[in-house]
Amino acid sequence: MMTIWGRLTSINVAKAVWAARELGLQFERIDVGGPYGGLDKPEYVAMNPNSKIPTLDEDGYILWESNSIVRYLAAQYGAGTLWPTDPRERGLSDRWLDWQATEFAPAMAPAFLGLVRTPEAQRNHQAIADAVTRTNRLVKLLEGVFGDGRQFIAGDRFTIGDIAVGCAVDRWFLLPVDRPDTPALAQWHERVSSRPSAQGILKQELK
Ligand SMILES: N[C@@H](CCC(=O)N[C@@H](CS)C(=O)NCC(=O)O)C(=O)O
Repeated sequence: MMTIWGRLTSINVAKAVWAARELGLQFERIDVGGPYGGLDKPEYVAMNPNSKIPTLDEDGYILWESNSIVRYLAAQYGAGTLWPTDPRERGLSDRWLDWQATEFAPAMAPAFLGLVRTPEAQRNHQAIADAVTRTNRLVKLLEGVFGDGRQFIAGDRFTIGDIAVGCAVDRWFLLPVDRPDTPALAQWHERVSSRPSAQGILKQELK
Protein backbone atom coordinates (compact mmCIF):
# COMPACT_ATOMS: atom_id res chain seq x y z
CA MET A 1 0.00 0.00 0.00
CA MET A 2 1.44 3.35 -1.03
CA THR A 3 0.39 6.74 0.34
CA ILE A 4 1.64 10.15 -0.72
CA TRP A 5 0.91 12.86 1.81
CA GLY A 6 0.46 16.39 0.50
CA ARG A 7 -1.81 18.79 -1.35
CA LEU A 8 -1.42 18.60 -5.11
CA THR A 9 -1.00 22.38 -5.43
CA SER A 10 2.51 21.97 -4.00
CA ILE A 11 5.23 21.72 -6.65
CA ASN A 12 7.05 19.19 -4.49
CA VAL A 13 4.01 16.96 -4.10
CA ALA A 14 3.35 17.34 -7.84
CA LYS A 15 6.77 15.85 -8.65
CA ALA A 16 6.18 12.78 -6.47
CA VAL A 17 2.64 12.23 -7.77
CA TRP A 18 3.69 12.68 -11.39
CA ALA A 19 6.46 10.10 -10.97
CA ALA A 20 4.10 7.60 -9.32
CA ARG A 21 1.52 8.06 -12.06
CA GLU A 22 4.09 7.85 -14.84
CA LEU A 23 5.19 4.51 -13.38
CA GLY A 24 1.60 3.26 -13.25
CA LEU A 25 1.67 2.78 -9.47
CA GLN A 26 -1.42 2.41 -7.31
CA PHE A 27 -1.38 4.92 -4.48
CA GLU A 28 -3.55 7.04 -2.28
CA ARG A 29 -2.87 10.74 -1.86
CA ILE A 30 -3.90 12.51 1.34
CA ASP A 31 -4.33 16.30 1.41
CA VAL A 32 -2.20 17.94 4.09
CA GLY A 33 -0.34 21.24 4.12
CA GLY A 34 -1.46 24.70 3.01
CA PRO A 35 -5.16 25.21 3.76
CA TYR A 36 -5.45 21.58 4.90
CA GLY A 37 -2.86 22.01 7.67
CA GLY A 38 -1.81 18.96 9.64
CA LEU A 39 1.95 19.27 9.25
CA ASP A 40 2.51 20.01 12.94
CA LYS A 41 0.41 17.11 14.18
CA PRO A 42 2.52 14.67 16.18
CA GLU A 43 1.57 11.77 13.87
CA TYR A 44 2.79 13.71 10.84
CA VAL A 45 5.96 14.99 12.54
CA ALA A 46 6.73 11.41 13.58
CA MET A 47 6.79 10.54 9.87
CA ASN A 48 8.38 13.74 8.65
CA PRO A 49 10.28 15.75 11.29
CA ASN A 50 10.80 18.43 8.64
CA SER A 51 7.01 19.12 8.77
CA LYS A 52 6.84 19.62 5.02
CA ILE A 53 5.16 17.89 2.10
CA PRO A 54 5.45 15.45 0.42
CA THR A 55 5.95 12.32 2.49
CA LEU A 56 5.80 8.83 0.98
CA ASP A 57 4.67 5.83 3.00
CA GLU A 58 5.04 2.51 1.23
CA ASP A 59 4.11 -0.33 3.56
CA GLY A 60 5.76 1.50 6.45
CA TYR A 61 8.80 2.61 4.46
CA ILE A 62 8.74 6.37 5.03
CA LEU A 63 10.57 8.79 2.76
CA TRP A 64 10.50 12.58 2.54
CA GLU A 65 12.23 15.13 0.29
CA SER A 66 10.45 15.27 -3.03
CA ASN A 67 13.41 14.61 -5.29
CA SER A 68 14.48 11.67 -3.15
CA ILE A 69 10.96 10.28 -3.51
CA VAL A 70 11.14 10.70 -7.30
CA ARG A 71 14.52 8.98 -7.37
CA TYR A 72 13.33 6.14 -5.11
CA LEU A 73 10.19 5.46 -7.14
CA ALA A 74 12.11 5.58 -10.40
CA ALA A 75 14.91 3.33 -9.14
CA GLN A 76 12.45 0.83 -7.65
CA TYR A 77 9.90 0.73 -10.47
CA GLY A 78 11.33 2.50 -13.49
CA ALA A 79 14.72 0.97 -14.27
CA GLY A 80 15.33 1.54 -17.96
CA THR A 81 12.53 4.07 -18.33
CA LEU A 82 12.32 6.97 -15.83
CA TRP A 83 15.61 5.74 -14.32
CA PRO A 84 18.21 5.10 -17.03
CA THR A 85 20.29 2.07 -16.04
CA ASP A 86 23.52 3.35 -17.57
CA PRO A 87 25.10 5.53 -14.84
CA ARG A 88 26.34 8.10 -17.34
CA GLU A 89 22.97 8.36 -19.03
CA ARG A 90 21.27 8.55 -15.64
CA GLY A 91 23.64 11.30 -14.48
CA LEU A 92 22.56 13.49 -17.39
CA SER A 93 18.96 13.19 -16.18
CA ASP A 94 19.54 13.09 -12.44
CA ARG A 95 21.52 16.35 -12.36
CA TRP A 96 18.36 18.23 -13.30
CA LEU A 97 16.75 17.27 -9.99
CA ASP A 98 19.59 18.94 -8.14
CA TRP A 99 19.51 21.89 -10.51
CA GLN A 100 15.77 22.32 -9.99
CA ALA A 101 16.13 22.22 -6.19
CA THR A 102 19.27 24.29 -5.77
CA GLU A 103 19.17 26.73 -8.71
CA PHE A 104 15.69 27.09 -10.19
CA ALA A 105 13.55 26.82 -7.05
CA PRO A 106 15.48 29.43 -5.02
CA ALA A 107 15.54 31.79 -8.01
CA MET A 108 11.80 31.51 -8.67
CA ALA A 109 10.55 31.36 -5.06
CA PRO A 110 10.33 35.11 -4.32
CA ALA A 111 8.34 35.65 -7.52
CA PHE A 112 6.02 32.70 -6.89
CA LEU A 113 5.44 33.48 -3.22
CA GLY A 114 5.12 37.21 -3.92
CA LEU A 115 2.67 36.93 -6.78
CA VAL A 116 0.65 33.88 -5.73
CA ARG A 117 0.71 33.76 -1.94
CA THR A 118 1.09 37.43 -0.91
CA PRO A 119 -1.72 40.02 -0.97
CA GLU A 120 -0.92 42.77 -3.48
CA ALA A 121 -0.49 45.50 -0.83
CA GLN A 122 2.18 43.48 0.95
CA ARG A 123 4.28 42.49 -2.07
CA ASN A 124 8.01 43.19 -2.22
CA HIS A 125 8.17 44.35 -5.83
CA GLN A 126 11.97 44.60 -5.89
CA ALA A 127 12.34 41.02 -4.66
CA ILE A 128 9.86 39.87 -7.31
CA ALA A 129 11.68 41.78 -10.06
CA ASP A 130 15.04 40.33 -8.98
CA ALA A 131 13.56 36.84 -8.98
CA VAL A 132 12.21 37.36 -12.48
CA THR A 133 15.65 38.44 -13.73
CA ARG A 134 17.38 35.48 -12.09
CA THR A 135 14.83 32.92 -13.26
CA ASN A 136 14.73 34.22 -16.81
CA ARG A 137 18.49 33.68 -16.98
CA LEU A 138 17.91 30.02 -16.07
CA VAL A 139 15.03 29.74 -18.51
CA LYS A 140 17.35 30.92 -21.29
CA LEU A 141 19.83 28.25 -20.23
CA LEU A 142 17.05 25.68 -20.71
CA GLU A 143 16.18 27.14 -24.11
CA GLY A 144 19.81 26.49 -25.07
CA VAL A 145 19.51 22.87 -23.92
CA PHE A 146 16.36 22.23 -25.97
CA GLY A 147 17.71 24.25 -28.88
CA ASP A 148 19.51 21.15 -30.19
CA GLY A 149 16.15 19.55 -30.98
CA ARG A 150 16.13 16.94 -28.20
CA GLN A 151 12.69 15.61 -27.23
CA PHE A 152 13.33 15.39 -23.51
CA ILE A 153 15.74 16.98 -21.08
CA ALA A 154 18.30 14.18 -21.15
CA GLY A 155 17.77 13.01 -24.73
CA ASP A 156 15.09 11.03 -26.50
CA ARG A 157 13.39 9.47 -23.46
CA PHE A 158 11.19 10.93 -20.71
CA THR A 159 13.13 10.57 -17.43
CA ILE A 160 13.17 11.91 -13.87
CA GLY A 161 14.80 15.16 -15.00
CA ASP A 162 11.72 15.99 -17.06
CA ILE A 163 9.54 15.62 -13.97
CA ALA A 164 11.52 17.97 -11.73
CA VAL A 165 12.19 20.63 -14.34
CA GLY A 166 8.74 20.14 -15.90
CA CYS A 167 6.98 21.06 -12.65
CA ALA A 168 9.22 24.10 -12.17
CA VAL A 169 8.95 25.44 -15.72
CA ASP A 170 5.20 24.85 -15.69
CA ARG A 171 4.87 27.22 -12.72
CA TRP A 172 7.16 29.74 -14.32
CA PHE A 173 5.05 29.77 -17.49
CA LEU A 174 1.89 30.24 -15.40
CA LEU A 175 3.16 33.26 -13.46
CA PRO A 176 2.12 36.71 -14.70
CA VAL A 177 5.68 37.91 -15.41
CA ASP A 178 7.69 39.06 -18.43
CA ARG A 179 9.52 36.15 -19.98
CA PRO A 180 11.95 35.88 -22.87
CA ASP A 181 10.83 34.08 -26.00
CA THR A 182 11.78 30.41 -25.52
CA PRO A 183 10.12 28.43 -28.34
CA ALA A 184 12.08 25.20 -27.90
CA LEU A 185 11.39 25.17 -24.16
CA ALA A 186 7.71 25.94 -24.77
CA GLN A 187 7.49 23.01 -27.19
CA TRP A 188 9.00 20.65 -24.61
CA HIS A 189 6.59 22.01 -21.98
CA GLU A 190 3.67 21.20 -24.29
CA ARG A 191 5.10 17.74 -24.92
CA VAL A 192 5.44 16.83 -21.25
CA SER A 193 2.17 18.53 -20.22
CA SER A 194 0.24 16.41 -22.70
CA ARG A 195 1.34 13.10 -21.15
CA PRO A 196 -1.62 11.29 -19.53
CA SER A 197 0.35 11.14 -16.26
CA ALA A 198 0.59 14.96 -16.14
CA GLN A 199 -3.14 15.66 -16.39
CA GLY A 200 -4.38 17.57 -13.36
CA ILE A 201 -0.79 18.25 -12.31
CA LEU A 202 0.61 20.66 -14.88
CA LYS A 203 -1.19 23.70 -16.31
CA GLN A 204 -3.28 24.09 -13.16
CA GLU A 205 -4.26 27.34 -11.49
CA LEU A 206 -1.46 28.44 -9.16
CA LYS A 207 -2.50 28.46 -5.51
N1 LIG B 1 12.97 20.20 0.10
C1 LIG B 1 11.59 19.81 0.36
C2 LIG B 1 10.74 21.06 0.37
C3 LIG B 1 9.34 20.73 0.77
C4 LIG B 1 8.48 21.97 0.87
O1 LIG B 1 8.99 23.10 1.01
N2 LIG B 1 7.17 21.76 0.78
C5 LIG B 1 6.27 22.88 0.93
C6 LIG B 1 5.21 22.84 -0.18
S1 LIG B 1 5.91 23.02 -1.78
C7 LIG B 1 5.55 22.77 2.26
O2 LIG B 1 5.55 21.74 2.90
N3 LIG B 1 4.93 23.88 2.65
C8 LIG B 1 4.11 23.92 3.82
C9 LIG B 1 2.66 23.74 3.48
O3 LIG B 1 2.32 23.39 2.33
O4 LIG B 1 1.84 23.92 4.38
C10 LIG B 1 11.13 18.82 -0.71
O5 LIG B 1 11.57 18.96 -1.86
O6 LIG B 1 10.34 17.92 -0.41
